[in-house]
Amino acid sequence: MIKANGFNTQSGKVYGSKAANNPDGLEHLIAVNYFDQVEQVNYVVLGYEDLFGPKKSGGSDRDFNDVVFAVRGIQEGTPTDVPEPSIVLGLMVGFYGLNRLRRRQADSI
Ligand SMILES: [Ca+2]
Repeated sequence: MIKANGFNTQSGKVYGSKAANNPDGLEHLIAVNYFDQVEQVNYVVLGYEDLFGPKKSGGSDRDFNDVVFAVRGIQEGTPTDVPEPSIVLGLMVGFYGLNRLRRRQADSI
């Protein structure tokens, strides 16, 4: 789960993985499979949206990049190792770049 603006306010809304339990009834977590061609490893990338409401109401940008995790090694049994920080950083930079590109395209419309 994620707490909106949790650093700056005690009363930030809390969002979880079940839309029905969220204050606005919307999804605030997406999961995307990512396969790293170099390492030949699968990741699950989790993206959270921390703003309330649908995009059309002007409340949320629905970009799901407010908190992003890349998780490797989701499988049955005992995990063997932890993802390299450089890969996680690379994914975060990639998501940031995609978001900036999407915002530029949205602004130009
Ligand atoms: Ca957002």
